[in-house]
Amino acid sequence: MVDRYSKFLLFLLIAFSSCRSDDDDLVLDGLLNPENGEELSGGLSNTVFNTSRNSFGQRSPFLDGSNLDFIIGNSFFNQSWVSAPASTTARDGLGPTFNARTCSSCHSKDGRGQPPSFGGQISIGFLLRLSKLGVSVKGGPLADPNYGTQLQDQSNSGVLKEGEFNISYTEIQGSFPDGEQYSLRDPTYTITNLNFGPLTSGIMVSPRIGQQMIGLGLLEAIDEADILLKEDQFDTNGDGISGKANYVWDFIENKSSLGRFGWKANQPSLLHQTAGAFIGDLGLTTIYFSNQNCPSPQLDCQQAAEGGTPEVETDDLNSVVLYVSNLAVPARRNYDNQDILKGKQLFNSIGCVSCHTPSHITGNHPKFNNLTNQKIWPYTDLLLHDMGDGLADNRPDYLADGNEWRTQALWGIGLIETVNNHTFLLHDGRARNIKEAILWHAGEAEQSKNLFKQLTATERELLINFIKTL
Ligand code: HEC
Ligand code: HEC
Ligand SMILES: [Ca+2]
Ligand SMILES: [Ca+2]
Ligand SMILES: [Ca+2]
Repeated sequence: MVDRYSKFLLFLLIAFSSCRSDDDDLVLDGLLNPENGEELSGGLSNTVFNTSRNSFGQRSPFLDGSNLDFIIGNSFFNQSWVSAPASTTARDGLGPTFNARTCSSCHSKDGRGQPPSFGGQISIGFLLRLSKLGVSVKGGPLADPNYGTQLQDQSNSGVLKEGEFNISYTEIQGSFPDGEQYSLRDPTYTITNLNFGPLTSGIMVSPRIGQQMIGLGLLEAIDEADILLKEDQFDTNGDGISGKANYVWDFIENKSSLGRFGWKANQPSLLHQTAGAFIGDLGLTTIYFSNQNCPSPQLDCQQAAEGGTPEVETDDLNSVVLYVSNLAVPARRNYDNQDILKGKQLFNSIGCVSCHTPSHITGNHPKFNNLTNQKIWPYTDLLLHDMGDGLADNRPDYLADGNEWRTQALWGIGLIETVNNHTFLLHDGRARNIKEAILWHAGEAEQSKNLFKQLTATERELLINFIKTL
């Protein structure tokens, strides 16, 4: 039986809970309070308090076992590979064609790559994916017969590289409703100096930069069911947002799997992504991808010396996977500052959280205990969204269509400038800062972008300053 007293308590409870904003920020005495643990971006076990140039390169403090595998993984991530045959057999086998000589040339300091600033510049984290119209038997991109699925713009001596590319930008002017002007740079990519004939007609080209390496094992540990919960492919709840999971062919497990990594969620696991980077970006074979990367007309490439079978020993590959799985996430800075909390409220209220899901609780990671059952704050749903024609690459990648991109995790974004000395953002680095990255949002994010534009200049700054603390 509900007596008057309990009714009164119930009333108080409802009245109190309705005073609370939906983001759980408790307002007391006019002050905003942070959520419990929100500063621990990588959870209790995988967060580091480091804001230095090396803040992305820190080992997860609770990684079990010997430090040695992590150190070996780190050294294979950083070392320059050389062409075979070489006296240093442990690091030969580069190429014959490749994009870079080391993982860290594109993920410098375990951080964010950037587009080249002039044609022919050695990769600092940028590459072009290619495919011809149609889909492969596994449902993925169909290789160009002469160039495969990626343009390798470097090669060992005596072998021709595939070609080169140039980027040029057109400035697009715009303004906020309050009159403030802005300019966005719209890239055009031109492929030049092709050495093996023309590209197939209708070739599709997707530009990509390398992301920061932090917290990736934690993203791998999120339960598939948890990710699928947020899927709303046909927008049945009518909020204009229709997240969609990518399913991609896992050549290692020989099955279709949920894609989590890469800008189109085109990679199912860190093992797959790492072995794929070894062969695709560096030209190094592993037990999983054991053929040299030489499409049929590239005869010199096919006849070049190999650096072992495979070129990357399986133990070494596994150390690199351990390494990229266990880079800790830097803790938030100033997360409890009132202005930052106001910026966070705006981020919630204009719908950024519809895709940039603030937190997840990880499930079991099969290999690394430290990644299991952690409350993490990556600000992504790991789903694909239509981001409009302006950002489209018009190159499908498994279930991702030409307009769709995976919500990029925002953790660490405020430290990219310290680590990498630049602030280029989005899948091809076209945005020169956070504000431009937001202004490129369209498609499913159109409404949210417009609400951002309608904020006052002070509010926009509060929101951007919040993002810089992630
Ligand atoms: C030529 C530049 C380049 C090199 C070299 C390179 N990467 Fe990458 N990396 C990229 C790009 C570009 C992406 C995004 C790929 C995509 O969207 O398909 C990426 C993505 C990744 C990701 C997924 C990140 C995420 O947030 O989803 C991992 C992990 C990774 N690389 C690891 C490696 C490892 C390990 C090596 C060395 C074996 C390596 N990379 C070498 C450019 C490079
Ligand atoms: C419909 C889903 C969606 C919504 C809503 C959304 N985003 Fe995004 N966001 C994305 C996707 C997808 C990307 C990656 C796009 C790309 O690289 O082309 C992205 C990228 C970003 C980036 C660049 C990240 C990086 O590391 O390069 C920032 C910053 C960002 N979003 C902030 C915001 C803010 C602020 C809002 C609210 C105004 C917002 N987003 C709303 C999906 C969304
Ligand atoms: Ca090789
Ligand atoms: Ca190629
Ligand atoms: Ca929806």
